Amino acid sequence: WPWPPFISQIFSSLPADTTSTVSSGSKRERFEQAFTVIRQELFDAFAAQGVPDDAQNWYRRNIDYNVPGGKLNRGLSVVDTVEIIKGRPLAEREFLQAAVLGWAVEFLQAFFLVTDDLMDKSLTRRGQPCYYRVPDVGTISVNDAVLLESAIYQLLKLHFRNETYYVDLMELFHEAGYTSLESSGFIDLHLQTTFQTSTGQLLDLITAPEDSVDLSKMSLEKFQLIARYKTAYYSFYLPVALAMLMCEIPNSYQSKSTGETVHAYDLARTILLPIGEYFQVQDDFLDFAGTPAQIGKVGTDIVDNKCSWCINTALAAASTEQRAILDENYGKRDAAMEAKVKTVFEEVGLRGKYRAYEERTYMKILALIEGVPEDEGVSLRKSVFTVFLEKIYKRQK
Ligand code: GPP
Ligand code: MG
Ligand code: MG
Ligand code: MG
Repeated sequence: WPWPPFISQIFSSLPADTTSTVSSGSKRERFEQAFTVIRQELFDAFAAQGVPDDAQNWYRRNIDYNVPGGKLNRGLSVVDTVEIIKGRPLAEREFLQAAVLGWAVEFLQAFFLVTDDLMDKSLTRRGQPCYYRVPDVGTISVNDAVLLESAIYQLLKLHFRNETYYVDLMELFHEAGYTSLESSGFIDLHLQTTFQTSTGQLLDLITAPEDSVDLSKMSLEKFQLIARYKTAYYSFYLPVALAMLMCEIPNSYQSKSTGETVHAYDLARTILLPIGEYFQVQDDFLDFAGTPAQIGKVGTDIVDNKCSWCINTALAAASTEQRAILDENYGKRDAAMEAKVKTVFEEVGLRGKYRAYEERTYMKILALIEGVPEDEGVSLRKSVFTVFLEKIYKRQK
């Protein structure tokens, strides 16, 4: 990788002294500032291929349209988690590295959303037209999504090539386990984030065929399987596991406070997957109950025939008459039919069931977090998970 001169400049401008900490601006502001550095690195690398101006402009618009405008929950979580694990404010260079991992998650998210919106035939995202609906874009968005994904691996190479855990980061994003932290040949199927997510997307799509609606094929178990695969791994496990790798938390360690062996990544996953499932329940509920102004997107789950938390919860509570209305009107591209489904959702008390689910689940997850041992030094802590949970509890967008 021929590092362009500007990269060396960035690194030489950073203090070697790791005790100098991030001081000015809020964490979000600092995180956003890191994006301007990352963005420029990617533009320069793209231009360095010698491609013409129109391609460079296209690439720039692709990144600027799709990457920076989200809530940044996932990306900021990497920075938060590194800080919590280290138990101190981060030095400039540590902050940049954690921010690069955070932005890499945001690029992964952009890659997923661009293609998800095309597949779900969605209209708006983050308060603007979905990228595929920009007039000259259309199906070129598929290739643009591939470019967004490739940015992840460029960033990892630029910022982590010399770290012992470089391969682990790459494999965590891509397709295999944290092999170099194990003696040899250990592949953990739970750690293949892009693989897991596209498996979840496949389940999501084939459970929602366009012209054969069959509500008897849906169930809350199927919803749970889809939610964990399509959302929980990349949105919750990935940011925390990246931070854990950057802090070089080993696969297992002995807790000094309890004496037990902590399988750190497994433990993190047993808490983060339920949080991710809860997040997808919220996403499904907001698809039905949120306004576009509030959630930045127009809900499509009913017309898309999705195996959502809403339809499954409504099916469990519906009378014979209500069930007949759902059978007749669910999964049809027709606003009046969609409205009939929404009326049944209201009649069965979906809003109240959602509030009860939210309380119950919040308490359950807090109980899971109770099992995390608190140790001195670089180790997992309860607050890694509570900070994450508090960010999404009762979210309105
Ligand atoms: C959320 O589904 C899941 C994703 C965005 C992952 C997509 C994965 C791919 C491999 C493309 P959703 O359709 O409910 O999200 P939204 O409501 O934001 O459209
Ligand atoms: Mg979608
Ligand atoms: Mg989808
Ligand atoms: Mg959704």
